[in-house]
Amino acid sequence: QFLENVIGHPSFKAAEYTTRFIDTTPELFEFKARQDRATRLLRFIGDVTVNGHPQMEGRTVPRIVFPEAPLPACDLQAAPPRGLRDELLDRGPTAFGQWMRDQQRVLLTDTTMRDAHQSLLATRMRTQDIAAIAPYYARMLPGLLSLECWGGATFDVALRFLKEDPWERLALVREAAPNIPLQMLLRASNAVGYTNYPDNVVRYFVQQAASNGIDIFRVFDSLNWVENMRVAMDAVIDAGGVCEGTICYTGDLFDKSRPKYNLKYYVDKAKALEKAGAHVLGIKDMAGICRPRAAAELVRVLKQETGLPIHFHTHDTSGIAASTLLAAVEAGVDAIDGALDSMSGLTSQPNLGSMAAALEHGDRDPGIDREAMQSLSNYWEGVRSVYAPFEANVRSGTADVYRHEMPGGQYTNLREQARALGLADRWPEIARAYLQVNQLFGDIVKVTPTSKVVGDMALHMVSNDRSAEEIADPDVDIDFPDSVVALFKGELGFPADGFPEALQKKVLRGEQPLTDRPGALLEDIDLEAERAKAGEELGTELSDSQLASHLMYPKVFADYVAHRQRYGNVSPLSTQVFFYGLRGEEETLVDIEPGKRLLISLQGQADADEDGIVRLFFELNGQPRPIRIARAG
Ligand code: 3PY
Ligand code: ZN
Repeated sequence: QFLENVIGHPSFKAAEYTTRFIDTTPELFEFKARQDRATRLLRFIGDVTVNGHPQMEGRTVPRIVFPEAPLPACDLQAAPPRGLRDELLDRGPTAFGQWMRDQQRVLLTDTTMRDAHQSLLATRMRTQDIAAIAPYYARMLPGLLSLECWGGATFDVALRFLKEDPWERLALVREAAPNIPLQMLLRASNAVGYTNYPDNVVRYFVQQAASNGIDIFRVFDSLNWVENMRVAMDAVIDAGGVCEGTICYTGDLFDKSRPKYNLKYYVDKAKALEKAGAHVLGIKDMAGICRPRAAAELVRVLKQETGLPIHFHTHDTSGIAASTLLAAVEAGVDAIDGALDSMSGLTSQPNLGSMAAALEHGDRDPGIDREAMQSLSNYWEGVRSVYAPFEANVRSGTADVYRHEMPGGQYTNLREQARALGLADRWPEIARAYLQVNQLFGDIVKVTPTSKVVGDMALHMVSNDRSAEEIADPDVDIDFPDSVVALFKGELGFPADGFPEALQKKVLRGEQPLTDRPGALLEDIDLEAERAKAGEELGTELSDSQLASHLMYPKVFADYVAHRQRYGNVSPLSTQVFFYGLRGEEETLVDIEPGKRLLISLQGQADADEDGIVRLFFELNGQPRPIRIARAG
């Protein structure tokens, strides 16, 4: 191989080399790196084949042949046509917002690449499945307002469970779909994490997201505290992004017994967001509890009271969210979110294709190619089947969501957490406890991360058989989960009317709550010092985006780096091979980089020897490559 590299090298062929050719031409040794990469991947595949993927523990592994995920018939050689990102780049964020408001048609955001799989498949969708379809979107649906493809829980899950670099995902989608705006969900001061970060970390994260390809930032705060959104919003605006300042919807606009979340509450928030510089106003109905009548009233009044275009987001947990979207459209909403057919419904978004059909030929017709949507949906249907073990056991819409108000993205995750704690058959109790905890906490907005705190407390109540009365009783000692203590301390900020004082006292056991915005109290991080320190600890130099990953999730990022050092980049493996290994005499193609393809097949395996070592007989590009794998346990 070395000789081949020397003979094949352009300088050698052109006889342009000196006696220092070998010393000064490191790529001559590249075969070694390539072999190492292949060996590491074989080790990974071997491990999964012998021991199963750690993510499959406790799940039912399908024994079926997965149906194909058919890519649409579309010429990828043709350049993508002009799309709404070109419109955005021409106009800039402020004028683009005005342009959105001026449109007669309803603008559509496709959430399939982010919220849909976060809400249906525990966020486990891998980069490969997302990136493969992105160039088809670019050519077939250039009129989409945006592809929501990043942020929310996807950042954490990519690193933690999929061992993928979320920044690589963003780069691939950006490159493949240069004409459609890319949208992310940003939890304001919580960025893409579960707690407030120092202000300069939030700023740095936003800069990185913008410079790596995000156009539209949906920014929300988990307590609707606009003051706590300012740092993130300013960072988005400074970075030249579209700032979609977002209000989270909770309660019921027309419920007189719960006046806290009335129309005035939302109008005040919307005005504050407009004043803070939002280009677009987002309404985020994360639980899918905004009734049609409430949506109509909200949209009508907020359009009157602000000069901003309105972008509406909901979930179909109730089974009737499409009626809410249609009511919002009637009332003049400018843009709506949905997921393509095969990834829509239940805890995900309503069906975007059906929305487009319902509006077709009307005065607000989105003017989107419905056949294109259908063929993209056919692809997602095939992709989804491989993730079957992550599907929640939910088969119908449920009116119960109007009671417990769990976000769609949390619903299936909490059920999963309950299952892991052996509480699967006590789900109705958990849902009731969730409702009670919200009341105990003073009826708060529940969305990541506050929703997680409410969920933690609900699980704690059910697993310890504690009643709401006992939780509230100052004389009953309760070992509150850490996340509850942090919430009452103010580490996620404060609701407008504060937390109930008696419970706060009990939870904090004499400790004083914060007196200001957490970000104002947290010291800025010396980013370069942090980069150097982390780089030394991890044995690798951190790029700008890797530094952002480290700042978000130091431990998760360190584990990811260790995994990558051991197995290489597992992202190019097909999802089937990644989760299930090679079964029987299968083979797989792996594009480890453009133009470098590995053909891996498993010819057979020997039984474990007395030391528990299994020998797997792989072939790599036709050459035998036995690998020894220790059987776990
Ligand atoms: C997230 O923050 O991940 C959400 O999807 C909230 O709805
Ligand atoms: Zn959502």
